[in-house]
Amino acid sequence: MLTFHSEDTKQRRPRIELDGGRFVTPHECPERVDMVIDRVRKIGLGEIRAPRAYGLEPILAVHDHGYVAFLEHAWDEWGAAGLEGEPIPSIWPARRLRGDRIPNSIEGRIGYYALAAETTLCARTFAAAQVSKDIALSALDHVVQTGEPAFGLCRPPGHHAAIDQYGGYCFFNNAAIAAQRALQGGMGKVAILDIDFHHGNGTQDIFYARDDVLFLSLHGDPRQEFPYFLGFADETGRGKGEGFNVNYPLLGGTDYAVWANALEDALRRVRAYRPELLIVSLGVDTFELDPISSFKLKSDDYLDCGRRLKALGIPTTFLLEGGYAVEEIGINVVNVLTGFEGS
Ligand code: SP5
Ligand code: ZN
Repeated sequence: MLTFHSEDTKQRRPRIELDGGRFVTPHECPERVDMVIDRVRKIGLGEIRAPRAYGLEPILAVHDHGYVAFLEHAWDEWGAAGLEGEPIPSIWPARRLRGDRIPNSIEGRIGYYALAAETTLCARTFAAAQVSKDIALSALDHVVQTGEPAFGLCRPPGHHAAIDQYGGYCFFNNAAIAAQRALQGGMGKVAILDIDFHHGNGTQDIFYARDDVLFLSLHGDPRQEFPYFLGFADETGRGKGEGFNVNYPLLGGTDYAVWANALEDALRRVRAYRPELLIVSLGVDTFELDPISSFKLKSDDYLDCGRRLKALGIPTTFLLEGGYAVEEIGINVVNVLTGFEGS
């Protein structure tokens, strides 16, 4: 299987993350990419290719213009305002505050466009997020052109990024941007299967009222886990999107037997939808040793997961999302891919 990769994703190097009332070294770190690409090389998964540059247009096909412009300039504006440290929001348009007014002040605008506080902005964030999207689109194009699977080693991840909000380590929604391009290229139906530990709230947001993308997500129950305020089973879509959004909230402690049951239900729904393309939001923070998550999957389980995905027989693009057990992230991600390849 081809891997699309760029060292430029490592340009985003935040120094702090707010975690449990403390500042910690960010879980979503550049070393994650090194571990995955090392494993791809070590087992000889296949050729590693650089992405091509697609510019901003595919981002603007799913994200709000003002949001994208905000991200482009936020770091510089923060510095120009004489603020030091990495931008973190300190106020949001919470209940009964005005969510229809965009402040002029950079501090206010950060609160307007952020959905969470753990994700700081830093130099080169916009550049890295653009490269991440280029990796996703390069993988997508390869799959569309050849029917062969491909893996996009995306970083930063994308699935928490909503139409006009960043957070959960995500800025541009790589899976949504790729799905939208596939549709604009002439496909009629695309499925996105999100197997990251966390609910793909951003992807759900983008496609919630649409029937040309079936979105399915297996994740920690939002009563217990980030992003807390979306990802419940009764969120099934709106308008003509009714029935095209499927959530599988699972309790902390979920092991592979339980998780694979939910996966099989999701795969049944994918089969019934008969998409021309499957995009897998591939997070391995379901791993038993993940430092911020609570499922109990083991490294060998990812091989079996890959085999089950392969059995669908649908052209498939894998895009990296989360996974923070850095020592094992390479093994776990590549296990899904080798399970899929049948090697
Ligand atoms: C792409 C992705 O996986 N994003 C995840 C973002 C999660 N951010 C908040 C996690 C809060 C976890 N708190 C756990 C405390 C253990 N130190
Ligand atoms: Zn995650």
